[in-house]
Amino acid sequence: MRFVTMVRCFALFFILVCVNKALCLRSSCEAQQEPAAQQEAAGCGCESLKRPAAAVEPVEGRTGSGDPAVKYSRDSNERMHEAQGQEKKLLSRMVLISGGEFLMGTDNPGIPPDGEGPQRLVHVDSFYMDIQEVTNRQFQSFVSSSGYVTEAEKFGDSFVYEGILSETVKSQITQAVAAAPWWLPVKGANWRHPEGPDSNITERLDHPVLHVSWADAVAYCSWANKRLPTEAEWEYACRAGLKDRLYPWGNKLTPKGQHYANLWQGDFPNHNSGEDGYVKTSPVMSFPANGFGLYDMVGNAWEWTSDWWTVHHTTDRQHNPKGPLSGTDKVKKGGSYMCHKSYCYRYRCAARSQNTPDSSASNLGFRCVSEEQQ
Ligand SMILES: *[C@@H]1O[C@H](CO)[C@@H](O)[C@H](O)[C@H]1NC(C)=O
Ligand SMILES: [Ca+2]
Ligand SMILES: [Ca+2]
Repeated sequence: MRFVTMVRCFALFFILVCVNKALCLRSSCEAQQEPAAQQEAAGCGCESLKRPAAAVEPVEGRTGSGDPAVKYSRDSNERMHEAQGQEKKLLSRMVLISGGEFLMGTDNPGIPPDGEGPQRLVHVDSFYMDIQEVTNRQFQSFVSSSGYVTEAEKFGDSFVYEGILSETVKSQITQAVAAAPWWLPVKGANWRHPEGPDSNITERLDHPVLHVSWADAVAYCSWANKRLPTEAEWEYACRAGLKDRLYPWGNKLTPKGQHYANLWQGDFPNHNSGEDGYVKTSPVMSFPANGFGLYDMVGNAWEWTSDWWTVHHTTDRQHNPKGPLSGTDKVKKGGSYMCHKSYCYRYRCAARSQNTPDSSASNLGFRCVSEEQQ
């Protein structure tokens, strides 16, 4: 048993090192490369879900100088004001997050290469935050009133964890992600069809919407007169006033034996026991809220933030930091139902991961914030 685990760890480590090397050859990640990649750095492999450059079909408005999300949101806002009062938006309830100072990041990083540290003093102003991840029902209301088409729908595929795919769908797939073979690009997978064409969301309308790219998330939030949270806002909200704690509720993963988040129990990636009640996503708000009244801040679906990714942070005191001015990846927070300590110890407030903005996957969603109650 122990030997098998060691072999698996070694194999993963080896694959990870190779993939890191290969990616660094053609990108600017030298600066981010860590001398000693750890086994945990493989994570759930979600950060390797990049669309291969050769396979990317040009999508109108996607490339070039214009930012499709900003352009889209402007159009949508105009439409929305014209149609004011006609459409009943199904928006999430929000809570006021009173601004203040907090310690962001950690000096005891669970996954050092992710840039979880150093711990630093950050001030954020007050804002309102959705108490829940955006659901399929809410996203559907956005799509039916705006006609929005997601990036996964335009691309024609999205990444799905193989453990939740039907045999029919699986048998049609040949390409896989080298670093994380449990991720498969599935034709026809998108928010309406989370596990491909033979799946639907009819019985999951109150689950988090999945397979949304960063631009899709921005478009939704704009439609709702909201925006994505910065990483600092998200982490401040996650911590809910607790200092130096791992999780939104404290340091114990399962206080009194109770599950506080939809995560993975069992042997990743082969067996999910579903001890917390769910092997896939759960309806939002199925687990206890944190001290600020926010649900599923860790677990269920990963959540996009507005920040570009970097692993280098200043220790100077920051006021409403917004991350780097540019980058190749966006920061996502909170981990998902696929996170297990052995592979993806990222269901902590300080934990973070990244994806290219056009990525979409079966464990990635979002929630919005705003300056005013919507
Ligand atoms: C949606 O999926 C369910 C199984 O989860 C199936 O019973 C149902 O027929 C599907 N509905 C449609 C419209 O495809
Ligand atoms: Ca679970
Ligand atoms: Ca979440």
